Amino acid sequence: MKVALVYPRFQWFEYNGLSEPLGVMHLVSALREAGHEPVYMDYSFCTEITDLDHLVQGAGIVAVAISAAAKLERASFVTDHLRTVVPDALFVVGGAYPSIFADKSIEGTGADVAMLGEAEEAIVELADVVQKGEDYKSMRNLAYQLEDGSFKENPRRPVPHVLDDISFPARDVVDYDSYLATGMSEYGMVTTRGCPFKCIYCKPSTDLIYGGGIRYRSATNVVDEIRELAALRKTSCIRIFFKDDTITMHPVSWFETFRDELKKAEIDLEWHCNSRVDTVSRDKIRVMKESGCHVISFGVESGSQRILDFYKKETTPEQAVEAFTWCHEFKVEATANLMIGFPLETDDDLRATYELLKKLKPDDIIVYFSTAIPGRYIHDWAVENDYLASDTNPELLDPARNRAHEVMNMRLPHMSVEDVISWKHRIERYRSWRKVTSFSNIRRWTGELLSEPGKAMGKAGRVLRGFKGQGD
Ligand code: B12
Ligand code: SF4
Repeated sequence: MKVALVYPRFQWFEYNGLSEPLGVMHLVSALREAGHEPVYMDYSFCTEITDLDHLVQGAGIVAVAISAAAKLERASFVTDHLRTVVPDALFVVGGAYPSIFADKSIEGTGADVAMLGEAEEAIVELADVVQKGEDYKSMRNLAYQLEDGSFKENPRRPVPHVLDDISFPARDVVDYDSYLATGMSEYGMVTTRGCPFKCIYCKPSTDLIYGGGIRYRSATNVVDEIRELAALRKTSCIRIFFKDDTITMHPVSWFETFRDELKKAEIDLEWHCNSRVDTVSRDKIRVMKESGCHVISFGVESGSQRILDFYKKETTPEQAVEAFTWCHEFKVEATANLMIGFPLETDDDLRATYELLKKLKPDDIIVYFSTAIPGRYIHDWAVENDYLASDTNPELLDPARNRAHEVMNMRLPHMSVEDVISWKHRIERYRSWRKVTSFSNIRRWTGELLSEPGKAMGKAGRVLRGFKGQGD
């Protein structure tokens, strides 16, 4: 059966950077393996909405990806158009957002069904069932609207436990040259699925995508994927962003095997990742560095234990200091991600965050506003306590976007919005100061100035704007 897999990023600017849609690419592989005919439709580089119409002709299923509320509108735009091209196809929406809000995804796009959670097995089953002309409505992982207007969510299958058995994402379908030419600098990959922690600004929604807990791939399986990617791109020098929620849940021994297998494969890997300060050790950072890790972006969030406790972050500022010290020791760049503007925050809490930064001496700092995204405990809490300003405006729901535009979606009882923004600017000035005074930054920038002058000047401009309180 021909199945169109749609990444509806049509004429859209990403505040967080451009990257290939791994989830959709996994489904292409799963359908291929099962003998179906998947067609990958990526609208990222289309100038007209009709550009890919020829690909969808004859598809029995059109499956459209939606990862967040902020992306519902464009998914709806593309789905509306494809309906006019293949009106008889079964329209499915899937990905992070439909896994959390199946009802809103169906209502927002007019899709026939939503597919919930990880979908490698479910999409193959759906293609089998639709091909045979059987009724799909009792299928696990599906949700749909009943005639009375209510929504029915069928039970979900257990999430796959042996991640090594999942075939690699189909990278051959992706127009990597265009991605790399328009801002992508690293290939995406994941080595785990799910996260066992309980931060209130993230859970429970992520558990609705990946189930609770965390599952791991073996280091050899990950290196096999990197080897395949290197062969596809005809290079032995690869840069990867590991998009795992917490890749540092792997033990040190995993990173040792990873390092050794990469060496055997003769791949020169440079990678970066996100992490928590309580899941690293001095030894782990050392071995990560030996395997090519050059940047770790830590969720530091706050320097106030009181605020960390409200977030149920289960970390301490002292752990942050240790993690950053080890990174500096092994010359791994360490980024501090902060969230400011939580309703219970006071001036003292923000001062504690600022003071912590001086101890961490981060190589980079990203200041987000605390955002109550629907589907997360923080959103329920904000509604219950009447702190929510808006939960429908997409600009306010995307932390990267509201940070850039300096707008927030929660009310602040103890501080004015201007006070919080002024702390943001103060932190960003400190960031700029670190950038121009840190030896590693000067060395890197000088290297870039010689090799890529345009990019280096762009960075310099952003740092200078930071002094004026306008972070990039
Ligand atoms: C990479 C990423 C991005 C990239 C997206 C670009 C891209 N092409 O990948 C960028 C940086 C732009 C981004 C931005 C945002 N993101 Co984001 N992002 C991720 C991240 C880190 C990895 C996604 C990934 O590749 N996972 C690995 C693959 C294998 O898993 P998957 O994508 O979930 O795919 C599986 C299923 O979801 C499903 N599936 C996926 N697609 C489809 C499509 C169809 C048709 C079907 C049937 C099934 C299906 O099957 C797949 C295989 O099992 C996840 C966190 C995570 N660990 O997953 C967050 C995540 C998806 N993002 C999230 C959010 C909220 C956002 C933002 C709103 C805010 C933010 N956190 O910055 C913005 C939105 C920006 C905008 N303007 O729209 C949330 C989504 C949860 C939610 N909806 O509330 C997540 C889970 C992070 C989190 N814990 O908060 N993001
Ligand atoms: S550690 Fe990260 S992924 Fe895990 S619950 Fe907290 S914010 Fe979410």
